[in-house]
Amino acid sequence: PTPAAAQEAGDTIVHLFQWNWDSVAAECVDFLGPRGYGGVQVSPPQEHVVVPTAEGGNHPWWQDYQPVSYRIDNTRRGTAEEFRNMVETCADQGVRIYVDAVINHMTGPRENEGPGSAGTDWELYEYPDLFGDGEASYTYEDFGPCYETIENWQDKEEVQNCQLLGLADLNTGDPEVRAQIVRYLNGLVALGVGGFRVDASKHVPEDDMGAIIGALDEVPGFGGAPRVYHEVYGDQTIPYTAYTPYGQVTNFDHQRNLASSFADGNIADLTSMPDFGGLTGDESVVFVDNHDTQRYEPTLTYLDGDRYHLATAFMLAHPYGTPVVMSSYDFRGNVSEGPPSVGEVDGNPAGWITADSDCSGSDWVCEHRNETVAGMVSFRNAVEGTDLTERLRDGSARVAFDRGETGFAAFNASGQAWSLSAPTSLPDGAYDNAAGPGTATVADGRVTAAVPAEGALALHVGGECEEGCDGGGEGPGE
Ligand code: LAG
Ligand code: CA
Repeated sequence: PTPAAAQEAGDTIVHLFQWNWDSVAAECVDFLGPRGYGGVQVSPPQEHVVVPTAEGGNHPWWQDYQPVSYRIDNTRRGTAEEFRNMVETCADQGVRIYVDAVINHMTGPRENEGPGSAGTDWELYEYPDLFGDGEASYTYEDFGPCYETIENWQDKEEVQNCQLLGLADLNTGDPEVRAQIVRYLNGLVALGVGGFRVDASKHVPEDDMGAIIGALDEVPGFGGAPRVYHEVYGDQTIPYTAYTPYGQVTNFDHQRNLASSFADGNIADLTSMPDFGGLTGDESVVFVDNHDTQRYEPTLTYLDGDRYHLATAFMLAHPYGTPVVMSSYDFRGNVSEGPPSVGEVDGNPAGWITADSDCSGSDWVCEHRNETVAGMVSFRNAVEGTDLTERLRDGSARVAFDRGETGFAAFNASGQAWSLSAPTSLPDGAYDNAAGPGTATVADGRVTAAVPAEGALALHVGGECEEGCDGGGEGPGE
């Protein structure tokens, strides 16, 4: 398949979990831009706690979710200069950086209240230098009004004003506190950051969130307001739709349905998608797994191999939602295991620093580079704006559909190859399979092909076969 041009970057976001800034920049040039990814969600860039670890151990990934200041000049992923370079390099490829913004809370209590990753001395409820210029701080009064851990999740006041996991909860009702948060976010926007994944949005009262999001500047380069998606586990106490006035929302109802359907091999009914959790596709950010679910609720993850990639491919082929592709490191069953590391780096009290990411056989899994997944990103871009029409199903594990008159995709969640002959609106011709090796032919308005076991077939206008085409229409050949 021909790589999409950089300027055609679409809506697919990849979460390069824990990747350092230099590695993200390189990936934008080497792979993401050329293959049509439109965004990268990066790990939180603000200064964070350094969680003590056992001797010789690695620092846990989750120390990033305990901010110590809003300085971005020395997390374990690199310097401010490297961060700026990443944002620019990716923008040149048409790829937006989405920052994971931790704004609901600061740190939890720790026995070792040592300096943060950029050297800021802090204590619980005392963060003396938010921007490294001595101008702003948080003190005890900037938190609360509740200083206890959330216990009753059916009580909205408690969920929004008390402490998530015992993390010091910022009093976002206070305009001064909101002004610090806005300064942090607009500082990132000024660098060209094109969007935000807002952490723990459900724990920030809606009006406070509205005031914060409403104060964001336009993004230089890309133009327009930053794209925002809120992390919300919607429930009866606080529904997803509470946050739709302020951006898109992570649709965990969709995620559970998608992941379990693929895990069970019951995929055919997924062609028609209801408004999961009360959210339309336009309001939803969708995903097969994320950094939390892959650890704590691992229905379908990289450990499941082909079936997992197939689920991601289906998500990309389907028009519902804005997709986020997870890109993991192998945590070997230890939910706290930190990222692959290269050892101590002078001047970085985060200690062990994240290694450069390397997709050629290491602990970095690089799901986003799987050919079925990456090929379907191009397919998604080619069929943008078209509707889905189901064309064929065979039992519950096999289903095929058109995307308007520009695409045809078939999914086979079974252990045997699927020989199909289906009607399609795709123009007659020979096409490359965007989802893997092989080609297929459309003749007299029918596609005749074989879909590999645990695999997909995806044909689209713009992906016509040019050489080595399988003229017989017998399905993928060499
Ligand atoms: C999120 N979304 O709303 C993140 O996706 C999730 O990964 C974050 O939890 C959480 N909210 C807070 O930002 C992660 C870990 C937690 C960890 C927390 C803070 O999953 O396990 O909590 O980050 O570092 C850790 C300890 C807890 C302890 C807490 C406070 O694991 O036992 O209560 O720190 O000391
Ligand atoms: Ca809160």
